[in-house]
Amino acid sequence: MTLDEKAEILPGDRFDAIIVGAGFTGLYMLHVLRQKGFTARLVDGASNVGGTWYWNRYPGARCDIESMQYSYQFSEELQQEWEWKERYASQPEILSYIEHVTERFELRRDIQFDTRIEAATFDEAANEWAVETDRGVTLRARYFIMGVGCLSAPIKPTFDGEGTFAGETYQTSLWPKEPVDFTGKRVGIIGVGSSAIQSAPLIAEDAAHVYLYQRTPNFVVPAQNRPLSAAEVADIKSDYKGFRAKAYAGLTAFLFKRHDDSVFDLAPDERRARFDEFWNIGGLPFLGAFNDILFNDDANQACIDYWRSRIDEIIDDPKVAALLTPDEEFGCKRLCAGTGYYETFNRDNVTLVDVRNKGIERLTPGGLRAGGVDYDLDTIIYATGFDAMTGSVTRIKITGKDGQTIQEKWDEGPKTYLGLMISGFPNMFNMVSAGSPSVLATMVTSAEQHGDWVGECLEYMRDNGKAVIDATLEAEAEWSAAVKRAGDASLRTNCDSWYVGSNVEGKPRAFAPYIGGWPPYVARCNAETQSDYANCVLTPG
Ligand code: N01
Repeated sequence: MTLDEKAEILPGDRFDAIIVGAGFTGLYMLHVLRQKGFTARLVDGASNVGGTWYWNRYPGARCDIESMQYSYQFSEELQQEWEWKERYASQPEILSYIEHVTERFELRRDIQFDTRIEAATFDEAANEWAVETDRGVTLRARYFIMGVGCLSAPIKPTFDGEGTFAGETYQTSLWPKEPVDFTGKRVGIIGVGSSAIQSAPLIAEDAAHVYLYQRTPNFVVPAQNRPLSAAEVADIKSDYKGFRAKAYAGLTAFLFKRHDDSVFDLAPDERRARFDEFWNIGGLPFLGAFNDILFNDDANQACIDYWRSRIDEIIDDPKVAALLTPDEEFGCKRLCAGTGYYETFNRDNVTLVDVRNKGIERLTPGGLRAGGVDYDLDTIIYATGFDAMTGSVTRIKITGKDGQTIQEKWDEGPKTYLGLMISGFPNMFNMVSAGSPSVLATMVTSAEQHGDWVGECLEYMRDNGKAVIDATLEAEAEWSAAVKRAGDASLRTNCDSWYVGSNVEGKPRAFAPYIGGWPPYVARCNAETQSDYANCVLTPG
């Protein structure tokens, strides 16, 4: 089958499972179900596989987990044969990897592209899901599996004067496939999260001028990306399984060097040397310098002092350095990994615009107005983030038992059992999302763990003549309390961020992922399987 060919769905088509989302999660789920002899159809609104990596093709888009770990491990042949080029893979490289996996495991014939799922309703009489597409076709399946991603429901704020701007408008999370030429353009970038941090330095190389409109600064450490050497790749591949097992045993399911001592165990000069060492390692592993950066306010402040000393060395204008300094704890939001981000503010053609107080006042035909100043722009880029964790789920009208919708169920924040199941929504699985480690662990590893867990569950149902599985309300309440407890114990709930949903107006504040650690989470999932789903109600078919 070629890229142009698509699996087609017909009215009344029935499958064992419908999977939504052709990213890492949905593709692996499809592979598992086919291996186990289930019929499945995977549906995606995009024209090709990739999920997040299909849509986020803005300049500089790159993963912040190392490529040798941000990849599937279910097939030893696959992980041996694929050659990652860089320590952190770029979006095009990840996309070609996902396309390779799709072809290698012949997944394309069961994927329906260019089709969005608009609604899904559990039919209690038939014990199956009726799933409505935007093509006006309703599919039916016993199981409904959401692999819709955590950062895949983009947000684009509206401003006064909406629609008046005469120039070009882009959104990092919905970037066009054709290259965008910024040569000679005056470009305004709204937002300074990871997407802007990655793209701004590259856009500034071509543009006449770049204005970054910053409401809240972020902590950025250098990614320290580089080509992978043949020797380090060979070393990992000589025992890839062992390497993966070590990662699996860690709290975040990915391996990085970490010290188990406190900031205050070292004398000031040794402490600085340690921070220097981890600055040179870069990226998320910077947090491995000491064990208490995320847990002790004074240790966190010591880390901020170090970080500030480094950016003061980089940025020429102290006023700009001050503006770029967050007033929250280090690592409360997801730490951003940048390449040349702070350096870019030393360029004559880059201006940081503080919109903390007044915000962006309005769009105008010639650009936008902020802080009483009119900015003349040819292009506006929205790097304004996502309705994270739950938005991709609640944007679909999902109705479970007794007519309850997912919006009603989650009106005070997400409630799940192990992140995987939602009581009252039988035979539905919500993969790598709220209530599981998801964004706090390696997404690909999570996708495989969830895919295996669900595959085993469906096999159990088939082998034991069961038609319906639903988590009990008690189990869901107990797990949701555990998710909240773990979140409250971490300083990550102390600031506004997409982790807690504060970037979406009206969204109930709740720390959505499970931060209690990967090994305890996996142990809990395994216990559920081994107990024959003791915390679920199983109904015979
Ligand atoms: O989104 P964000 P992102 N007026 O939510 C601003 C992953 N990711 O797409 O903070 C003005 O971080 C908003 O301001 P504020 C990664 O996990 C990873 O950049 O709300 N500004 C903020 O500055 C990341 O954490 C990579 O005050 C407005 C920005 O828009 C997550 O995705 C790369 C505004 C949004 O930042 C999200 O990153 C990219 C308004 N009305 C993404 N509305 C890697 O490196 C919003 N903003 C792997």
